[in-house]
Amino acid sequence: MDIKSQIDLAINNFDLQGKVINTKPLEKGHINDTFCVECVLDDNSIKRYILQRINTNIFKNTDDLMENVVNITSYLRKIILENGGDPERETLNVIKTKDGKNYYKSDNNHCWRVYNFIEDATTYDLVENVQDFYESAVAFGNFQMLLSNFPANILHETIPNFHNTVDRLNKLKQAIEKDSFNRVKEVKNEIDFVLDREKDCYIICDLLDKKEIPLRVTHNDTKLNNIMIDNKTKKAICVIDLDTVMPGTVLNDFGDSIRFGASTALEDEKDLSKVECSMELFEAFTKGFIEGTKDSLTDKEKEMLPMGAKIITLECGIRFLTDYLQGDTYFKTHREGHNLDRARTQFKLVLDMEKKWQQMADIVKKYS
Ligand code: ADP
Ligand code: GN1
Ligand code: MG
Repeated sequence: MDIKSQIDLAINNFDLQGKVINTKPLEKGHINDTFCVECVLDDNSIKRYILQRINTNIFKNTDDLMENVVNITSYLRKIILENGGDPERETLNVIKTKDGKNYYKSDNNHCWRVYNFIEDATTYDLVENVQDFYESAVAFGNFQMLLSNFPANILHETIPNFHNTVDRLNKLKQAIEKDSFNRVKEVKNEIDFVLDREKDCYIICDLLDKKEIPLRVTHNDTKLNNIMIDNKTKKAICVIDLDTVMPGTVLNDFGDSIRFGASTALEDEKDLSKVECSMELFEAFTKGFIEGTKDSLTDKEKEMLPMGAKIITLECGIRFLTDYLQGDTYFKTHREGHNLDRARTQFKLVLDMEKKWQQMADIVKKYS
């Protein structure tokens, strides 16, 4: 069945308002297939929804995944209402199927879900101005605060070992060993870059093991295009992409935002001379994140924020490189060598952070 027919069939199973007049793919995100569905209501106004085909190669248990999402969004909805906010724009809302389920499974085993569409807001792949990035930091910090009393014991681990950097390193080593696509010879420099930093991969895992930093409920995928920024007020209004909300460390949430948003170039930039970690953006984010978390971070967590940025960037590079060696099956790719280009930008950022280490530490101190 072609994708258009699959979409039509899926939509038919949801309780949407009005009559569907258009569906179009949104070419964003590396994991799920995302579509915007437009419906016309009786009064001729337009109501939009987000339809997603969930990537079940990655999220193996859709029931657990959607149970997490429903639990988290219901929890957030209550708090937003208590605070007088607008739950239609400040959190995702899962639209149920006609038979009351959290998602629809088709005969060919594809899983589809529908969310409210957050109107008049935009996600960015690159920071357009420093203030937007600051606002995203406040919102991600605040998201962390909002979830601080969420019962972690009811959360399923949707991807085991998701930010276990040691496990990511081991998977890279296995991919090198197998070399199924005969690509190792092309990436000797990148492999050496990682192996030179093997010890770094243990730092955050060790801090967690020794309980020197706490396990919290974290988002785990805090890149700038997972936050919606209001087109008029320019405030970051809604954190999206909740598939990886799991117990984790705040260092990764801080770090992942820096990795993506404080970079001076796109994640897949081929010209590495354009890729740097901007200290202006690092400072704006640090200020916003510490404000957003309302001083709930421990001294150790604050001290380790620069390390969080470096390690998650290294880890992300390791993941892109591993996927390249394994034939590009995890992240969506749109050109030859796409994952390799992405891995290279991450390693360039790591190198740049190493050069700017003292500056990063000083900035964190300034706002601690
Ligand atoms: P992926 O897991 O593939 O990254 P996301 O859930 O992040 O998928 O969605 C991909 C993109 O779709 C987002 O970056 C955002 O631009 C858009 N999007 C997702 N959910 C919504 C929503 N509820 N309202 C408006 N746009 C959305
Ligand atoms: C993926 O889903 P998306 O595009 O927001 C990935 C993240 C990576 C990121 C790299 C579930 O995020 O972990 O950091 O790509 N998500 C998953 O851009 O693996
Ligand atoms: Mg996303």
